[in-house]
Amino acid sequence: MSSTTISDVCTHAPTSDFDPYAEEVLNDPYPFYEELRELGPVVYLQRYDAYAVARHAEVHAVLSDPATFCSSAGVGLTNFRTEKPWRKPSIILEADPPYHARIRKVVARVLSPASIARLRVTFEAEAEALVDKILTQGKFDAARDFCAAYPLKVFADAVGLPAEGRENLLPYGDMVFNGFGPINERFHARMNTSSAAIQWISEVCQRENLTKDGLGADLYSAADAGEITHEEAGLLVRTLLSAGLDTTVFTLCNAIIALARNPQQYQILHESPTLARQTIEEVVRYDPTFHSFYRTTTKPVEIAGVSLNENQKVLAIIASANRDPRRWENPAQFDLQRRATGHVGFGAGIHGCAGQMMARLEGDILLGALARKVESITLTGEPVRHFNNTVRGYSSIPVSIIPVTQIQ
Ligand code: OVV
Repeated sequence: MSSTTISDVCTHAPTSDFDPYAEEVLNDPYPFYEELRELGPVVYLQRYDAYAVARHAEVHAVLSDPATFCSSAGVGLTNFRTEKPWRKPSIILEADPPYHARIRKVVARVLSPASIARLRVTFEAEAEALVDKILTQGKFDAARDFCAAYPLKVFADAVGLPAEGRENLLPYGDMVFNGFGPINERFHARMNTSSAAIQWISEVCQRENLTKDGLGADLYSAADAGEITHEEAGLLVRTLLSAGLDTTVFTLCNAIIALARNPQQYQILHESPTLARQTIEEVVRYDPTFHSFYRTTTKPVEIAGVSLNENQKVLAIIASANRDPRRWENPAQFDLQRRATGHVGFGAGIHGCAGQMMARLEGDILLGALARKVESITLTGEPVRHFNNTVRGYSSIPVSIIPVTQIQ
């Protein structure tokens, strides 16, 4: 609990017992988000002693003002000023200006369109091969055999990881993302199974375990050039491995689900595969992988007329902002031809996703290859939701696909 009493801090904010981490919410949060948006621009979540913003304008405003809503106290529920983080804080995600700017500059360059353009040819060849493989299977688990298989191959290769041990990547990411929520059963369950993953991650972040030509090596080159220290380079490889797998895997899962449940939208993509990039953008708006992130107030502040004290946790509900009817027409409709720009699925401001061009590259290439070779995608059973405190995706998506040639 914070040192201030509730009556001091929420004179104007309505109070709610909403639990962003309940299974029923994580399974389908959108009706709950609608209620929250209607309650007011800022709502006090009494279960967690945190404020929530769920409308697009306030989410965008909070993310765009890092001087008032800082990240160095953690972007999860844990307040690093008073509670010990479960791992050493990230030097980019859980950092503020001016330190953040120096680190971000290096990461931004390593993940820039110019830097990652060299990956396109390989990413395309791997996408073709993967789509050909699932076509020979016909029926398969899209979550495992498609959405997870692709980033675990191409992104892990791009970073420069060894082939062995990659089964540790998703469990590690799952723990990182659970760690941004409350230290609940979900967190403990994953923590109990992840000691091997933590150990493996710390080893592969070391320079000698990375290839010489990958993104990890690029980070160490920045250290050789004196832009960051070698220890910082290692921590940034950890960032790539924390933020770069579960995220893209779940975004691809959410894409497959949206396309399978909206066959007319898949048809549009199939007829114009160059819409793949726009499709990814609409997926990240319509059903973003991140549902929410916290900030912490650095001073007393007013949001839309509601007063907050210093050192309060504020939950920015990204997935709700992306469905706010104040900002979007027919927000609950998956429409890959809409202008999805302005969504906050990749965040906003100085902490906006540093890997978003990589995510778009992977999604664009893989969905493009699928669209060209596959006539239709059909769910053959109930998808299995993966529950996590911060990210939403699936652990299983049983599907069948029909190749283009079979129909002609
Ligand atoms: C955006 C993000 C997610 C998870 C971890 C990190 C970043 C990190 O920097 O470790």
